[in-house]
Amino acid sequence: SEVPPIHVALLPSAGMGHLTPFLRLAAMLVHHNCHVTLITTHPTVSKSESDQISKFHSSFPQVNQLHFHLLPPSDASATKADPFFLRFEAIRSSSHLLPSLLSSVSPPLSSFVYDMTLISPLLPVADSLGVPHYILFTSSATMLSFFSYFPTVSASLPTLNDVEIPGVSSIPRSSIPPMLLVPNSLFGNIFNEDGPKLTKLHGVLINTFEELEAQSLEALNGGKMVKELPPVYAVGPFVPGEFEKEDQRGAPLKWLDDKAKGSVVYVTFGSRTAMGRDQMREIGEGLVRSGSMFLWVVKGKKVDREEEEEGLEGLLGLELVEKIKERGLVVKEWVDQREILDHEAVGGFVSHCGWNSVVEAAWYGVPIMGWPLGGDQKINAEVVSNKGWGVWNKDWGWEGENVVKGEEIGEAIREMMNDESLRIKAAEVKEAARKAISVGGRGEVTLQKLIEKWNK
Ligand code: BUP
Repeated sequence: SEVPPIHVALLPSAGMGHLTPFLRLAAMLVHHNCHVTLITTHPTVSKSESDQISKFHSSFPQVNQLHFHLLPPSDASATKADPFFLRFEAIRSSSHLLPSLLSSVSPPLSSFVYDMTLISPLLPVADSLGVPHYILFTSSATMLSFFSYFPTVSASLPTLNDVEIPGVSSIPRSSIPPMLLVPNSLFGNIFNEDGPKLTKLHGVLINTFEELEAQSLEALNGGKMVKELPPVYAVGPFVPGEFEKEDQRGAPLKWLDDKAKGSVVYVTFGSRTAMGRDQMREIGEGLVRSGSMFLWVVKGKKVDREEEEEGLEGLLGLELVEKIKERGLVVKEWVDQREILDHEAVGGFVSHCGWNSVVEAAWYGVPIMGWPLGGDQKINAEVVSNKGWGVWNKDWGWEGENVVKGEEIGEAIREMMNDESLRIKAAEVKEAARKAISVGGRGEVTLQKLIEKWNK
């Protein structure tokens, strides 16, 4: 009789920063001849998520799609909270519905990989399914070290300065995700409740690679910060997929086509950060002063569905928009970031250092000027500057803490664009990234071995 194929169920959480790595992992598993079931919740919080999910399924019709119907939110008073976090919470509180949803899938599941924000509620689910289960940690290994060590220090957090993670460099208080310093935040609660349960997983999958985060990976797998931590599988870098391609080559790419090699700085702060208007205008001034050509993606609203019709003039002011026209292109729509970073004309990346963006910059070998604004971003920015292919200014603070002036921004961009050593390092990081997942590379071998395990 024929051996049934390996069947992996994947459950991402809300937001492109969580969905994207799951879709890329799904594509990798398909290429390794696994059968994949992708569990998604509808309607998605953002339009980009729903667009990306449909593109994925048209490229991979063999992937089984499973709609997870959530219970209505119990706490209507929380409407002011971040809609992405509300969805995290909704998935958590509906998770007891998953066993019956998954009981019908065939062939039988070989393993289950779910989002890092779902550990506590998914443990009993995975137990009842009786399959090995993992989280996909959608940030850096350094952030995972912090996550795993956090419960050890959380009680002393109010008075703590730096967090010394054994085997990993210390995290200064100013780099701790700000929400963790707010008592009883949803994010903080997830950290406190779920961190200690990492030991109950069969492993942690992570989109990173040895050359990028050797120290953190060694500390994690060497049991230096938490004993009995399950294996951490560095299966990255995740390759940005062909399935993510836009139907038509967008205006930004066409605009880049006739620009000189390495002359353009690409500026974006990810899918979830809408900056204050004052800061946005200073960035515009800074870009004009930087002397570089620039491609800048602006966001007026946290959730793209709420984006107003208001044109750029309203957001940036007519005068600035006129000045910008000479050297830059500003867009408000979703762009194909993969193709932009891969474009010859792009010589630098001003980034909030969301982890997916960092790994993409490594994959395409683009120097970074980090501008971390929240969450794990300062910890990620430090990974970049440690590797030497980017810089960030520690004095700029979190989003909204203060308004960084255009003059300073322009100067920082000019420095980054002129720094030859960053380009050299970026090229090295790119080479290491490619090597990690080529045949015989460490990431590739790690994934292969993991899949073999599921075969038993
Ligand atoms: Br915006 C935008 N096009 O216009 P991060 C983002 N992306 O392809 P985030 C586009 O979305 P979290 C756009 O390439 C990356 O893969 C980008 O993830 C892509 O940051 C992803 O970089 C964004 O991790 O998420 O969105 O802030 O806060 O969860 O890290």
